[in-house]
Order: sequence, then C-alpha cells, then structure tokens
Amino acid sequence: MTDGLYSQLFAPHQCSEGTFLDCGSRGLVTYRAFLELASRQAKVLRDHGVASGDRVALQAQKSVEALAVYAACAQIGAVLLPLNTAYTPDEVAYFLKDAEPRLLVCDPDAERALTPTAQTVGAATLTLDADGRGTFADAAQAARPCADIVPRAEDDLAAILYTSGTTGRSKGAMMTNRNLVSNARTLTDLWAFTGDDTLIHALPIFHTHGLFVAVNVALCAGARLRFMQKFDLDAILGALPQSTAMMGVPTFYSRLLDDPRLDRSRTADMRLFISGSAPLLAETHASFAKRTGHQILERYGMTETNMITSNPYKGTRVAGTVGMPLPGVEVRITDPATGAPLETGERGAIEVRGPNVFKGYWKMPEKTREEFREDGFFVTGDLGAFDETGYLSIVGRAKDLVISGGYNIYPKEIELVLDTMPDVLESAVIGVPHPDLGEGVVAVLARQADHNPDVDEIRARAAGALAGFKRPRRYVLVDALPRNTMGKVQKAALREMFADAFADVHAGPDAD
Ligand code: MLC
Ligand code: AMP
Repeated sequence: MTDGLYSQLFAPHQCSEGTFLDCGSRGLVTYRAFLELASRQAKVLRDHGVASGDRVALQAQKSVEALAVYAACAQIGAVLLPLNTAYTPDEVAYFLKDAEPRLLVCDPDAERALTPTAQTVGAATLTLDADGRGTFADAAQAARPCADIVPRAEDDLAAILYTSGTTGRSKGAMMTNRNLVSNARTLTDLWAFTGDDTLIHALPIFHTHGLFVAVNVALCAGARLRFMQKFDLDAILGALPQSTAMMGVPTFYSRLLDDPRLDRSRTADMRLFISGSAPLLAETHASFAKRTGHQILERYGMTETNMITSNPYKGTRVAGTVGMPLPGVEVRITDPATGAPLETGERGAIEVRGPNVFKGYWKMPEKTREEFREDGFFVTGDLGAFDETGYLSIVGRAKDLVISGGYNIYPKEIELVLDTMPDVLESAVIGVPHPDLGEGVVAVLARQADHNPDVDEIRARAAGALAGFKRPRRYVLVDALPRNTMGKVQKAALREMFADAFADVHAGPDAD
C-alpha cells in the first residue's frame, strides 16, 4: 500500500528546502512550503467530509494554491477532477452531475452560477481566485496541517479527466496511481530530468500535459518549475536564459519562431525542448533547429493513456514522427475494421497497452469495453504506421476530432448546439489548417429552405453555450451539406472546400 502517488512523488520532498516553483516576480516556493500548504488544504478537504476515493472538482485559474489542491487530494486519497477554466457553467454542471464530487473549488466569479448544481449533488463550494485567494485559501490558512498520508493501492483512482467524445457526451477517464507514477518515472529517466533542471511551465494545469507530464516529471526529478500563469511570449523569452527545459504544444513553438528575439544565445543553456498534444509540423521542427540549434523532441500521448511514444533523448529525433514506444509500453498497428495486427509500414489503428493506460471511463462500462480489445489493448482513435527503424508516424484520426492549440474539440458537441439555431437545417463542424493554432474550427451551416440564418446571432448564442476555444472562428452558409451514397456528411470534402478559411491569418498570439 505504499504505491500511492503521494508517497512516490510528493512525500520524498517533504523536508526539502529546494525550490519547487519559481513564480518570477511573485517569488519562490520551496518543496517544503508547497507541501505544507497542501497539507493545510488537505485538512480543509477533510473538514468538508472528503474521504479517500471522494472526488474534488477544481475549476480555478492557475496558481500555486490551485496546484497544491493536486497534492492535497493525493495526500488524503481523494480523486482530483480538474476542469478547464474556459468551460461555461452549463458545461461544468454536466461534470458535477456525472462525477458527484464532495467539494467544488471554483473561481469566485463562477460561484453563484455553480453553487446550485453543486448543491444538488451534495457538494460544498469554496473559492479560489487567480491570486490564490478566496474562501478555500482562507480556510487553508486557518487550518492546522494534516499529518496523515492515506495509503493508496496502485489501482486506486488518483484523478478523473473528462474528455469530450465523438457522441458529444464527455467521458471521465479514470487515472490510477499506477498510471501516473509509472509514466512520471519513465519520462524522467528517458528525458534525463534531474534536480538541476528548471522546466518552463506555461501550460494549463487541468490537462495531462501541464499537470501530469510536466508537474510529475519535475516532482520525480526534484526539479524546479518556472511556473507561469499562461503562455506569454515575453515571459518565456525572458525565462529561457535561466531555464534548462520547456514543454509545450506546437503553437508555443510557432509563436516563439515568429519572434526575432528567439536565437541561439537566448537558448544556449537550454538542454531540451519537448512538443506534444498536437502534430508538430516538420517545417516548425526544421526552422527551430536552424534558428536555435535545438532539435525539438516530439512525443505522443493522450488523456486516457498518458504518454505513449517519444523521440529519443540521445539519438535521432525524426521530424514528423512521434518516436518509439516508451519502455514498458506496447504499441501496435491494427486493421481498423478487424483489429488484426498489421506489418511494419502499413497504416492502421494505433493501439496501446501498459501501466500508463487508464482504468476505464467513469460510470461507462460499455463505452470502456468498446474501446478496449479483449487482450487489454486500448484503441486510441489515432491512425499511424511504424517505419523500418521503429519510429511511429501519426497519419490521421479515425475519430472526428479537431485539435486547436492543443485543445481537443469534438465537432459533434458543437454541431448539437448549432443544429438548434434558428433557420439552420443542419451543421457540420470541421478543422482546417490555422497558422497559429494548427487547426481552426469552421462551422458549415445548411440553411433551412428559403431562410437565411443570422450568423451574428448564431455566434452570440454559441458564445453562451460553448467554452471559448470550442467556438467556430469562421461560419459558412451553404444550401446543403455534401453526403455520400450512405447519407453520411462528407467532411473530407468540406475540409478541402474550406481549406483556405484561415489563409488570411498570420502566425502569432494575435492571430484573427
Ligand atoms: C484560447 N483560445 C483558443 C485556444 N486557446 N481558441 C482555439 N484554440 C485554442 N487552443 C481562444 C480563447 O477562447 C479566446 O477567445 C482567445 O483565443 C484568446 O484567449 P487566450 O487565453 O489569450 O489564448 P492564448 O493565450 O493565445 O492561448 C493559446 C494557447 C492555449 C495555445 C497558448 O490554448 C494553450 O495553452 N493551449 C495548451 C492546451 C493544452 O494544454 N493541451 C494539452 C491537452 S493534454 P475569445 O473569443 O474569448 O477572445 C493532451 C495529451 C498530450 O493533449 O498528448 O499532451
Ligand atoms: P487528449 O484527448 O486531449 O489527451 O488528446 C489526445 C490526442 O492528441 C491524441 O489522441 C492525438 O490525436 C493527439 N496528439 C497528442 N500528441 C500528438 C503528437 N505529438 N502528434 C500528433 N497528435 C498528437
């Protein structure tokens, strides 16, 4: 029973006066101070009835205090439910009803909208703002530290991360202690992280990349995080000379490249740039290498599986590939229709098995069964092929998914909203190339006969229903959607038709 996340990743640092979080002008936080804060929060969780296995929902801006909730949950065996800060109250309501947390910690601005739903599921609501202040912070400050570390078994849940689905209904991916600890150890070794590293952390802390990959690797190595509230070009350029590593989505790299201040001297002390969550264009890889001398290391992962493959730390990093399976992780390519394994070089479904793969979808045993093979391989929904040297390339997606700036957007969810709009017969949502975000969302609306939908009104209504990053950036009106002989909307044709929808957009943070 000593295999829990807390015992493995947090407890070894309880007495460390080394810096865990470097928050720039906001100061330094030692490992000891961070864990003491977390232990006070753990006491608050306990005082609100949170027991081992109970869920704690967190929708709060990135702050030291918000990150400490992760450690507090781990300490008492609670299951963290981190939520994207962009989700609207309606979207959050679904997660609360589904996961039935014991406690919701949210921004003071969202408290009024969220409390009624929280109450219906029996959850108390406490607040935490972007500066780490609020009723939750006050309670933690007044609390005595909690001394207990609740033992957790490897297979116990540590977190639930919601991912949208192709049906439009979000699924809670259940992450166990084993999933998180095994991946953290493997990545720390593979990428050679040590206590001498300073890792630039500008990713959000409600997704796998920023929370589990970056934070857990730092914990595992005893490294320092240069902890930034969000992606800020100036702040990152300023931090590069005092840092050794960065993890980011491809948009981070294209934005850095867009700035002439990125050069060899600024990155001279960096040892590693890692990219993931979305495809890194080979062109970005080459431009970055030319400008800085650094070959970006691209890796591949997924909420349900943590990290799956990585280009090597030592050895050739091949642009346009996601490298090789991580040690202890099995990856195979199969025929998407039959599940039969395919030969090297053949394109097919990417399947994965290993200690990194999640336990299943929360309260969705059927959905879980559908996505696993009988021998335990999980079907990722990505399509790929191995080359002769063992490198995997992702060549497409079997799932209807758009990845914009590293966020997953499921068209079905947007279409369900757009289909209800006045004068719209039906809609098709597609992702097409976007210079800043990789893919940008385009909504194709088929008019009802003799009607003309009001796009401004639709845009405004969509804003009320959907998180900002999911909202279509372009709307196009058509008389009818193209369909194949089976009656299925031909999204590939639409993607081709509107491929240039963002041709006028330039790369960089102020893009369209
Ligand atoms: C923000 N906006 C986006 C967006 N991010 N729109 C589309 N796609 C995105 N990714 C919208 C906001 O709603 C807002 O719209 C406007 O853009 C400006 O918001 P912002 O917050 O100022 O945006 P910006 O700072 O430019 O953010 C872009 C970004 C950010 C790329 C830096 O999205 C980001 O940090 N992405 C990382 C996502 C991530 O962590 N993915 C990991 C998933 S885990 P409006 O209309 O309100 O003005 C995973 C597994 C794995 O995939 O393998 O890692
Ligand atoms: P998420 O569900 O948010 O965790 O997103 C996971 C998806 O992101 C994967 O299924 C892939 O489609 C995609 N992804 C992650 N890393 C990469 C990468 N390096 N290249 C291409 N796609 C990636």
